[in-house]
Amino acid sequence: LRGRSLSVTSLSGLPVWEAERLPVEDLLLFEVSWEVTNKVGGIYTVIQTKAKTTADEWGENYFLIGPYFEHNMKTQVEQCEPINDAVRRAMDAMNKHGCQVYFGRWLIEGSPYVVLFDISSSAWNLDRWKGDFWEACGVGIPHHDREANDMLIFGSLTAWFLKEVTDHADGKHVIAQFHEWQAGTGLVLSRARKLPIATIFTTHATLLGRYLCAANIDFYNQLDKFDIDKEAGERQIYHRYCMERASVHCTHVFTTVSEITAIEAEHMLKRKPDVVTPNGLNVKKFSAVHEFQNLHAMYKARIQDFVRGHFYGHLDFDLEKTLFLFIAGRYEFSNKGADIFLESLSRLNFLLRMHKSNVTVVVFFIMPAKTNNFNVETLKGQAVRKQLWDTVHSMKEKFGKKLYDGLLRGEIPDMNSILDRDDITIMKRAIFSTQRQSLPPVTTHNMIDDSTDPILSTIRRIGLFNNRADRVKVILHPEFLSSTSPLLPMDYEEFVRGCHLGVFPSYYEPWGYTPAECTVMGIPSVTTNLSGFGCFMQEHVADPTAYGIYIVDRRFRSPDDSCNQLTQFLYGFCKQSRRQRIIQRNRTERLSDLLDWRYLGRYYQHARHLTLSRAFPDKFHLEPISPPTTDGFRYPRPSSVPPSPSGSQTSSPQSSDVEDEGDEDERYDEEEEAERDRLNIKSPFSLNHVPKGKKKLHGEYKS
Ligand code: G6P
Ligand code: 1S3
Repeated sequence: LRGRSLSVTSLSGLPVWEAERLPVEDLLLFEVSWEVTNKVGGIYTVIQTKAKTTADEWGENYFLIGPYFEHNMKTQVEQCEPINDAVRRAMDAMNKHGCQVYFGRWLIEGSPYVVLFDISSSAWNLDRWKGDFWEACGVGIPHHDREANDMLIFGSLTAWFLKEVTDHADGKHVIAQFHEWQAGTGLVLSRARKLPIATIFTTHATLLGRYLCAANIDFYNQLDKFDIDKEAGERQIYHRYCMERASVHCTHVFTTVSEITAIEAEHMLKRKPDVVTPNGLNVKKFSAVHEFQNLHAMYKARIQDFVRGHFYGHLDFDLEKTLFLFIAGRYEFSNKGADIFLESLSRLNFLLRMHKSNVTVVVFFIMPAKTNNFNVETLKGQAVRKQLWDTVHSMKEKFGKKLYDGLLRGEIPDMNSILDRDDITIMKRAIFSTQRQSLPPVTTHNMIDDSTDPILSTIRRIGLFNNRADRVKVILHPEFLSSTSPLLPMDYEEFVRGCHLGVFPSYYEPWGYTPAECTVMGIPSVTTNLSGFGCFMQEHVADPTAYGIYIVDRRFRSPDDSCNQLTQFLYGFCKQSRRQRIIQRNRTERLSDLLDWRYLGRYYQHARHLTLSRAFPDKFHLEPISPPTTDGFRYPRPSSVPPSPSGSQTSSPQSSDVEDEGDEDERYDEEEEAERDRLNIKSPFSLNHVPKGKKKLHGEYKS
């Protein structure tokens, strides 16, 4: 086959990558993960958001493999019969032996095909499969580790399925990409059985990295000093770590999600990743910039309503001068940086009080923990608010009717008697109902581990109890958000849009979707130079702060210095005027092209090229295999920002104590600025342009 050229076109001046188009009609692509249709964490987001671009490229030849759970199947998958002959025959063969394999279209954008294995229906094979795995790689799995046993069943079914597929593939070549150690056993078994497939293994975090960081060890400064076998043994994850390491060393191509995790993998797994595949999102652009700004205003109003209820009786702060900050994600207290965030909030509270600022900051912690439902005080707050609203509404009706009748009679009613004694009594009672003896609660739920919970314990230690004098108020919402909640009926996306700043000062974060999601919604965020996302932004944006991406240095500074830096970021943010926040949000949103799978998908494409050329060198000879590169590409400093040292705080819109309201003109100036910047981006790459020192691709597929 002669090479057909694939040139991934540029989005707003981003570099172009040219490579040979894979003959997808002669290939089958399988992506295997425990999180296919099954939301556990970030890998679900990777697969779900990437599905559209991959399905667009691979069409009917793209399949996702995951576990079967009845609820997920019923709510997310439309069952159908496979059209592909090899897949159908593989399923038939397995079903015939009592394994339950389901097939359908996953109802997400791109509607990819999914093959789902029912683990429980095959559990009776476990002992035999443990023996097979031992034979394949000498790794034993203890019976008490239920999760690892499930993964072995999942992997054994995957390898069996791939064997059947390759037996009936009718000359088509197969690529299989396995995500994370949970899917890795399928890879190890496939390779041990010498299946003719090209494999990719992607790690989204290393087991040891996660464990060591959570133990508050100075991880990044002693990466090369750990006795990793011993560390894994001491943490009782030795067998899992062996499963992970075996997968890494069996695969044709090893990938991970960021440069920082690539370095970690080199030390923790003893193999340097071949390709770094940064995580993208399925970005939807509004045709006009102000649409996302309008959404911010709309959802902020909903959060304000919640705050009115939560702080009833203590609403002595101006909601128009109140900023909403949040942290969200898996509840890993120190890995996700909730520890330094709380410490910085205490310092911020001090600064705002000392400077007599009229700004109030309400901070939400959205991190799921064990709870016993909402607490009474929180529910009461919303009920009080609702009751007040109803009272005001009926007064308004009565008032309006009397006014209307008066005007019809040709007279202006006496304003002093338009409300009678009863009305005044009702209003006084309403005011009385807003009185409370306690402070507004710091958590919305009854926590099961209240006394030992790390967030609550820290709040007690630093004394942030939502006192009237506090300028920083905190609310722990230990459950993911839902639009059906009786308390805060918003889904996560709506909530993010309504907030002013996402704060994610993680210590361990291979990528970090939370700040990336903020960015594509035009909401500024705080990240760190230990997160994949933060490093990526540092590399590709000349002045991240100016674009509303605040990067805390957690790598070369002490925890105390990092806290101070974070406090300065937060304090600087609080000093901005509304106009400056609007400008900053416009800039933030402009970075979203950089995070779009239509741009970042090229790294996955490259990994697939590479694995084919390694697994089937006679058939797929791509020379030279040139990785997509963005070396030297950076978003320039926005033209309206005065030159300043990169990353310094002064490059954010200048602080002001004046809260100016006329934002419309500025907004459109910003649109012009965006256009100017777009034209100014000097991409080192353009269509058919080959950077110095790099050879143009002349690869061809031999058949
Ligand atoms: C958006 C809306 C404006 C609103 C502003 C509030 O830009 O389009 O109408 O004034 O948000 O911004 P703030 O940062 O104060 O929430
Ligand atoms: C991992 O999920 P986590 O939150 O446990 O994978 C995600 C997807 O690649 C990544 O964004 C995150 O940093 C990792 O930590």
